[in-house]
Amino acid sequence: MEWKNSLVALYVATFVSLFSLIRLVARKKPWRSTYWYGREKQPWLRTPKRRGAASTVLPSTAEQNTRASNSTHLYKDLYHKLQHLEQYPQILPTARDILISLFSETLELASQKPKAGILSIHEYSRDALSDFQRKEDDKVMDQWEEYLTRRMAKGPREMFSTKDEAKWWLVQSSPVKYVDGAWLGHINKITTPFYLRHVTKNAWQVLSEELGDGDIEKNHVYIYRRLMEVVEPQLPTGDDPDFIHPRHKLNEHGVWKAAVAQLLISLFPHQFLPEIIGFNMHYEAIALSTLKAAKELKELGFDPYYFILHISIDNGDSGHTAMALEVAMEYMALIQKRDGDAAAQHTWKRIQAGYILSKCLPTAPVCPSFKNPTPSPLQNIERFPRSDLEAEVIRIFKAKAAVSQKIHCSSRIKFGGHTITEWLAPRALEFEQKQMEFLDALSNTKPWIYKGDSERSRFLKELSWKGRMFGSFTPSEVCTVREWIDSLGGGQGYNNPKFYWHFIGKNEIPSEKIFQEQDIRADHPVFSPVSANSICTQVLPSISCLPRAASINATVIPNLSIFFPLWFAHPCLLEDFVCIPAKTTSPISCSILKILRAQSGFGAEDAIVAGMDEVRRNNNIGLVDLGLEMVRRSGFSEPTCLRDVLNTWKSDFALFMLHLCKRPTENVGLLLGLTMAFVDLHNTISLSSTLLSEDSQHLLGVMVDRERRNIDICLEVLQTTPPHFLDFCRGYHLGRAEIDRCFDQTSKQ
Ligand SMILES: *[C@@H]1O[C@H](CO)[C@@H](O)[C@H](O)[C@H]1NC(C)=O
Ligand SMILES: *[C@@H]1O[C@H](CO)[C@@H](O)[C@H](O)[C@H]1NC(C)=O
Ligand SMILES: CC(=O)N[C@H]1CO[C@H](CO)[C@@H](O)[C@@H]1O
Ligand SMILES: [Fe+2]
Ligand SMILES: [Fe+2]
Repeated sequence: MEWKNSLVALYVATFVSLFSLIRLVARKKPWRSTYWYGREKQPWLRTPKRRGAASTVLPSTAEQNTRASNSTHLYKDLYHKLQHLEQYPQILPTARDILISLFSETLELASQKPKAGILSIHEYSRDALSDFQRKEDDKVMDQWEEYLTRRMAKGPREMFSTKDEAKWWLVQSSPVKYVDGAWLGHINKITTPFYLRHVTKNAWQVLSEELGDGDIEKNHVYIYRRLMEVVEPQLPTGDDPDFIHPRHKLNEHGVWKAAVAQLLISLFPHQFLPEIIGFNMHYEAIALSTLKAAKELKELGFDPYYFILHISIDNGDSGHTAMALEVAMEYMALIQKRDGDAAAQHTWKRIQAGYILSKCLPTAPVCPSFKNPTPSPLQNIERFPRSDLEAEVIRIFKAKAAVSQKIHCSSRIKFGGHTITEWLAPRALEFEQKQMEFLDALSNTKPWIYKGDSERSRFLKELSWKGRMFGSFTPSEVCTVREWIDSLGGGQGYNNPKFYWHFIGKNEIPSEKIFQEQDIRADHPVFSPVSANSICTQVLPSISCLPRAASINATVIPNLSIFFPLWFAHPCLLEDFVCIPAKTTSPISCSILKILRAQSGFGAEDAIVAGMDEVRRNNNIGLVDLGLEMVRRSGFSEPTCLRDVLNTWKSDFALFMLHLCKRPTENVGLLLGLTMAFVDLHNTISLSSTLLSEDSQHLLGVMVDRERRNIDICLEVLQTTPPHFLDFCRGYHLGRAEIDRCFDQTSKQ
């Protein structure tokens, strides 16, 4: 502990002087901006502007806080569900809708100052972007220097006034720290088109470093957890269902919202790739609040290691800032080359949208003694009812609640976790908070309500002739409800989901359409209604022997039409284990990350993070690259994506694996068992001079060593849980049976 503390002290001292030095050397024009990271007042709680007379009386701060904590509840709920998507796949369409309204909300805000920030780059060029990023960095460094000058002149701390406040800040920040890296969680999937893989792999390296490259001591979430063990020992881990319980008093609305935005944007890696790349670029830039926090935490006797780490690892020369910028530039160059300038400009808009989302949702809470006591007009004021129309709608529902038993008994409508019967229980809508929750939950529940579109809203159909609630509302009441639905989201104002589509210049693609047309060979995420595990359990009797089947005869050429689909699909097996940062702090997931690194062709884990070295390394040959080489050498034309492979060579087993891997928690044993079977295959192929060049054979051989080392670690852990071990054996034998089929068939010919 002693040595570690002095090391930390040294770090802080070094960074303080290092940054001052950088500033002295690279002194540019005096800095004049009014921009302050983390001080910018963001309308976290902005309500949609709706029709009707707005009251001019502002609620008190206490009132605002109550309201905020209540709507925070919605984000907390999402925070939990998004980290346990296996259990809640049905929230995906809503998740996409919320993501798009967050884009809209932040873009609309940023568009008020189109000459500032990233929106000032109308036409993308490499120079314009790197210029911009350097200026942003300079700004932070100037601010940091001014801060240091103030502090040197005996100025007070600017983040935390007391030790208690620092503690409060650390604890309140935990929701966002516990999802550190989440926005990149799904960035590099087997379903990613092959031409994009170079870009997405480089972005994945940033994720890998957030997760410590498989070394738990370097895993950012783990490091924060260690800090919490000292600061607030009873706080559960971020993926624990108890974490969102109100008794922990984690009530900083903006922190939850930012954390949920990170989880949301990661979810749709194919639909929102440019946005993720833009988000990453802003998120990985160094923030003034991190610099200040590192220094002030140290002064107050807290371990600032987490923050120090984020100063060093995110640096603009070789760290995450540089990597994120490089990823964006490479991506833009690729689009420009493939699809032309117009497509590139369109893509640039979307990168901006992602950047703005991160920028406008600050993650650092402001301590009570630094909070602005008078709410600025830009800050959202959540008053309720928010319009006359809303007041009228609430009056109607309250009246129904009083006689509720009569009306909705036959309706199956459920939203916000309650049935309509529960919402409208007698006296349930007595309090304003409940009323607001009710309206917000109802208006966010498709297909019952489509904001701004009463025609499509099923809720209204239920109220009409032949609807199950027909007659329970008078015609004028139905009319009011219709007006209310039409007033939602459709017009001007914040939370208008259409703003995003308008900004990127595309027609809206509704979520329900997207999720009807999903193809597991090309899209993500896709959940099958049936549990693949249960199918597998039926197919395979229990086998509990230690899995070591006979080695495969390497001189036999496999039946390529069985082999290729397996080869291209099986990299999916472990992909989804590392997408939720809070779930990456176990020995198994660390080993899995190392296997994934080996399989994607990343260098062996070093004592220090690779950073830009990994981006500049160009021989990172992974399973997909090896697959493409084998396809070429066998005289076939190169596939462009997994769907292409599976169109050419049909394989039920490949589809089975794709379904299975979407549920890593449920299928951990099976997936690892299958992986082990494929390591046998890797080993066989590494000996086959027909399919691979000598260099590639060697690379694959090295991969096998790394895979085996880490599978053994996983196996050791699984053996302590008999059901998982049983699954492991099942998975292994299942995989080997299919792999052996590739080889048997040819030998029979
Ligand atoms: C491997 O297969 C080749 C050709 O089919 C055969 O000649 C050889 O004996 C086999 N080796 C083993 C160990 O089965
Ligand atoms: C390879 O397997 C496929 C599918 O089982 C089969 O139709 C085909 O005849 C096999 N080809 C060879 C050369 O064995
Ligand atoms: C409906 C609801 O959850 N209301 C809560 C809003 O927040 C206040 C204070 O935190 C609670 O007392 C209410 O029960
Ligand atoms: Fe991090
Ligand atoms: Fe980072």
